Amino acid sequence: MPKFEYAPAPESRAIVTIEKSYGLFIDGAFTRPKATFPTINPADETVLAEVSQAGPKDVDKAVAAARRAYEGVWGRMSGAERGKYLFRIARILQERAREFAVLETLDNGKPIKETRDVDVPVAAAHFFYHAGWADKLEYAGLSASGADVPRPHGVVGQVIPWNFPLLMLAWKIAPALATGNTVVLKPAETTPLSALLFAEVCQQADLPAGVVNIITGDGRTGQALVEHPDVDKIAFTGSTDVGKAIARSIAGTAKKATLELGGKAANIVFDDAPIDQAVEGIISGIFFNQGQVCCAGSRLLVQENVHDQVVAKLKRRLETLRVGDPMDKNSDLGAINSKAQLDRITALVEAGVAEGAERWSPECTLPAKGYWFPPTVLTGVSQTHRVATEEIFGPVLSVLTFRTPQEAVAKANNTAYGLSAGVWTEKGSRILWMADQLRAGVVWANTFNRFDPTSPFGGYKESGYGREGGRHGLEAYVTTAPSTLTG
Ligand code: TAP
Repeated sequence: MPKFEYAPAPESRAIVTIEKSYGLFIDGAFTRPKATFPTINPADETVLAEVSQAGPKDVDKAVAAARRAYEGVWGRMSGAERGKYLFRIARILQERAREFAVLETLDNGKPIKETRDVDVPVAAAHFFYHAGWADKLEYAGLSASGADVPRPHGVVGQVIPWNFPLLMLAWKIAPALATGNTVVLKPAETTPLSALLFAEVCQQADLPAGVVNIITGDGRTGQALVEHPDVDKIAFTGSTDVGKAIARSIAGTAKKATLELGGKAANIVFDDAPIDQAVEGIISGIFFNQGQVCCAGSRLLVQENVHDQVVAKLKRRLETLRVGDPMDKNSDLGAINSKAQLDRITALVEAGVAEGAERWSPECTLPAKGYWFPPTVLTGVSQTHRVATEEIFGPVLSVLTFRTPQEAVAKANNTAYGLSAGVWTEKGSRILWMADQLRAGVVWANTFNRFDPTSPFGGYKESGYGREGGRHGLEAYVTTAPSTLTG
């Protein structure tokens, strides 16, 4: 029998202190909360805290603080000194890992085993990795002549989504600080708490005031930050629609931008693949974080002659997954992040069924409170169906078939996006050929959803531009024009 249960574990919530209300973190200190909005636990709809809605004047103050820090202490600091702050932040994240894991799970709805084993340790790893670069930038191959030290842009405005709140913050702040920039960051409206706890970490690490500023709010706050005339560079992760609006709004200005946007990844299974291993990869590919992952393997392309076998094994395995209280260490799937996201998933799945797909979910009783969607497999999907073309961002797998490797490539590339892809096969030569043919920023072979700070991540086409992570990720945060100063 499938085990679907909801058993809140309130005692584990004592691990982290959540304030009743939060101000903004500007110039090294928290402001007094004024206009606030609630942030809720999507697993049970209880209010966790009130957070401040930053208006244009707050954005001005945060940008001014970042400018002062850039032109003052941070801009004059050596890379070696900056690196020490990044190391310190990384260590504090490790020391406070349980607090961050619990807070992230409460605010986001994702299972505690994911925040504990992925979000928090990988966030710390990003700070460790970038700490190492801070005093070696001239060796990163970034400058035009190879002889100049790459220079920071100045004040960076960063806007992040709700699916990996702490991890996206780390992907943004660590390279910005390592390269000598200062930051104003806006977390997503539905998941602001881990960014506010991170502000405490900055204080604990004695990071100079104004180097990192955290302003909470909705899309209007993001827009005010992006359009602020004293912001030199924008780093945005979020939907393709908002990414396009940002690109339009900064067109014609001197602002630099990197846009990490949506995806519709193909996870491609050939008949010679180790099927049991592939089934595990398909599951982690689409059900990790309830499928609310930009690089989720949301389109399964399976070779026609193994389709029935793969789908049967997949369904059997899905019946063993546990959907329930995200705070329970045994839960495999947690809650959907918001009512709006749940409505979007529901509407797209209904559209898929109306267009002819067959819908299947394991037997399950979902909690009455909170935002929940069962793991869902859609078979008989064709390339024109909305569930094959649009990003669902939920625990929904669309299954398509192919006969030849050429057909697999054509179908995988038949998308407006180009963020990631997966290939499951025994043949090394086929992996290399597929990796070359697939228009995706990341191609995983016989695995899926592997993240490492040393490895650049980013997309082609409507998945955006710029890379995060690795040496390539530093490029976005520096100007590499040769210096005109002569000594
Ligand atoms: P969005 O709705 O685009 O929101 C992203 C962030 O932008 C939020 O902080 C949002 O504020 C803010 N925002 C909204 N309107 C804005 C505007 N006009 N100007 C500036 N900022 C604005 O995306 P989401 O729903 O949070 O996240 C899901 C999307 O992110 C998916 O498409 C997913 O694929 C993508 N994503 C991509 C990646 C990479 S690395 N490519 C990683 C994770 C997620 P509010 O929260 O208040 O709306």
